[in-house]
Amino acid sequence: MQRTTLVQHIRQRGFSTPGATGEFTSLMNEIIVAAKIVSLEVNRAGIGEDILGLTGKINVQGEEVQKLDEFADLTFSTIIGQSGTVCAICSEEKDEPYIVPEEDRGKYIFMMDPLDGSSNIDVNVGIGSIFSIYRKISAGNEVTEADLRQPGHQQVAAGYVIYGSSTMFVLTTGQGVDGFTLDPSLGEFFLSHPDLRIPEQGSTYSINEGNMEIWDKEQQQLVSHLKASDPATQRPYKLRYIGTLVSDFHRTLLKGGIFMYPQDKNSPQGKLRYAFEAAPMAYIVEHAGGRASTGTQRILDIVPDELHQRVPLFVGSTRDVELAEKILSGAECAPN
Ligand code: AHM
Ligand code: MG
Repeated sequence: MQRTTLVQHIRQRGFSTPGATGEFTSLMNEIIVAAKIVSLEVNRAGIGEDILGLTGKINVQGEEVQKLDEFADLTFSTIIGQSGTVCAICSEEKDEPYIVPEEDRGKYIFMMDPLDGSSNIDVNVGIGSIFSIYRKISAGNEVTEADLRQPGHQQVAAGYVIYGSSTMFVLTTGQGVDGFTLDPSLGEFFLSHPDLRIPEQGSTYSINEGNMEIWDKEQQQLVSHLKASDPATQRPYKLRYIGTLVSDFHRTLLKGGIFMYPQDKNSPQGKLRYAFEAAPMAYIVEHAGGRASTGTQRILDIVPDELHQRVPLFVGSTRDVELAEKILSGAECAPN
């Protein structure tokens, strides 16, 4: 049987347009290498070297840094930083962007959450890596604020790697979304989920419902609505929440429904980071036919005020996200 590898797919997918230098293909190849190294380490966690647990450091988000967080950050940064294809690397784990030395600079900006779902590392539950690629937009050699704070719709590509029951690489370069599964015996990602389309409506909601008391009234109404029984609109919805965005998003992409991380009294801007989490997932879901919003605004239209800006996130099936927007705007809880 002829199987398409991720590398072949990227080559076939037209970054071979006139004038293309091959830089994007090289960058993608380096991301794939880094993803395989991190996947191997995640699978070996708990055996051999001491890789589980905390480093004792606190990151820019004020969270404790796990050893695997640090390993993933270092692996992606080192491999991509030396690739000659990027001029800056921004990581959720790092306060400041890494600006590549002038002689090694390429034309892309690389954004990443190197290991998403840190709280699930030690308990053998799915974790992932999220990345996003932009072009440098300012003239000249210097990397400017404008390069680092672009609206999500300017992404060139976005994807994630999910280290779950198998390792999968999900990618969009703006022409549909495709999923590739790692064959561990060959060490290759093979196309397993071509042209992923999210169902127009699902029957699952995903949210940390333990925060209910600190949500605002409309958010509470929205969740009550999804839990109320109405077979005509497939309610009550099922609740599924893993606590790793990559895993919760991946299930939502495949099966439909809605993932929500709203603002609350403790996190008035929401918890998730625009550049590293919300924007890449929004870019992927839109290219799969879904929708992503803050509840009032399209995620991909936001120009972040700062690199580590947080936003509320409502992402998933178009009809489910539209319903959320409607209820959050204060409209009556109509049947749908
Ligand atoms: P992380 O990037 O430090 O792992 O944090 C982000 C994670 C997301 O993966 C997940 O959706 C969310 O935080 C879960 O938060 P909570 O534990 O508040 O439900
Ligand atoms: Mg994260």
